[in-house]
Amino acid sequence: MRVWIIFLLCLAGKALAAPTEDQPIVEEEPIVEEEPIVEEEQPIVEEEEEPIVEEEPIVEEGMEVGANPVQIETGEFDEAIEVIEDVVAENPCLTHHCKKGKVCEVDDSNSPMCVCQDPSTCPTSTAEFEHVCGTDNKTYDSSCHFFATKCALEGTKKGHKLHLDYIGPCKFIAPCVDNELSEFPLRMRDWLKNVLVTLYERDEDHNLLSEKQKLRVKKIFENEKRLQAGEHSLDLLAHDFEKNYNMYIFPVHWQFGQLDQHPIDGFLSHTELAPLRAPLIPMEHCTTRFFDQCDADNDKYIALEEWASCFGIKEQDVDKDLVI
Ligand SMILES: *[C@@H]1O[C@H](CO)[C@@H](O)[C@H](O)[C@H]1NC(C)=O
Ligand SMILES: [Ca+2]
Ligand SMILES: [Ca+2]
Repeated sequence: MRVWIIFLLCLAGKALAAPTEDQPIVEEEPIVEEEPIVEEEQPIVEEEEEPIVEEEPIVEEGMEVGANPVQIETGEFDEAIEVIEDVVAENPCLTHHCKKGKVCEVDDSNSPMCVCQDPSTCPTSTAEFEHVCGTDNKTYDSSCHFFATKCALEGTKKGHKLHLDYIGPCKFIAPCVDNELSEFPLRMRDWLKNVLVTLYERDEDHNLLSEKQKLRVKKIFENEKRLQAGEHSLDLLAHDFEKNYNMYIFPVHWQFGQLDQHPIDGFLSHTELAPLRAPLIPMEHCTTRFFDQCDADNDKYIALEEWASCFGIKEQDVDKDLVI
């Protein structure tokens, strides 16, 4: 049930690793699993022993030089539940999950409950890349600090409106002008296509795509040999989209499916969109405006139809079955 999203941030020169847990959002009620989830390869963000991630792109084994891989799990910004581990055996908190911003405590009757985390108990982080910017345009030391703060505001209007906006300290983001906005989907579509092609190329040992998905991507992969991945002029991208429109239909659907997880309902909430938006905003200043206008009916959710349309996919080509 764990779905990993591998994003290749080919759009910009900076990469950022944000490994986390991908788990269903569960509000308060305890989930007792048969065994505590222990991540071996990807440490949980809030853990003490979090490895220091450098600002340079992480070069994975088998990754071509120049590629800019960023691994993001759907859980990073979705306020998903966390595994709280405790050294004390028999501690009911051992198997009790709390969502981000909360920690487990036992009450008088030794029952576990989730309470807001005191931000001062978050691991101190001085590194800039660990800072996050909230939609209140305030810089938080880390996502832990952010979610702890958000938790304290739970139930208030302010808390409801507060989201993690992007990774890194708040900064001035130049307004996105109309012609830049129209260029954004060109690059984004190309990027999505490249992400899939790269997944396909690496899939032998990873099993990241299902057989059905592989078949679809195989076509794109073969086509892609003609248009080499990398920097393309916007004219070329626009031309390619016209000429090879069919190659873009699946990547756009695929990305939607990767994000639509909590819950899987054909709509993307702000929270579900965050794993894609948050690393992108500091590098692509049209990100916010792009996704805002994607929500054509302004209901705060991006439906599959809205998503497809803002990537230029025609209405008749929107196919729920392509979203797996
Ligand atoms: C957000 O904060 C940054 C840095 O403090 C500032 O430069 C920027 O203008 C602010 N943005 C808005 C929209 O207020
Ligand atoms: Ca959803
Ligand atoms: Ca909408």
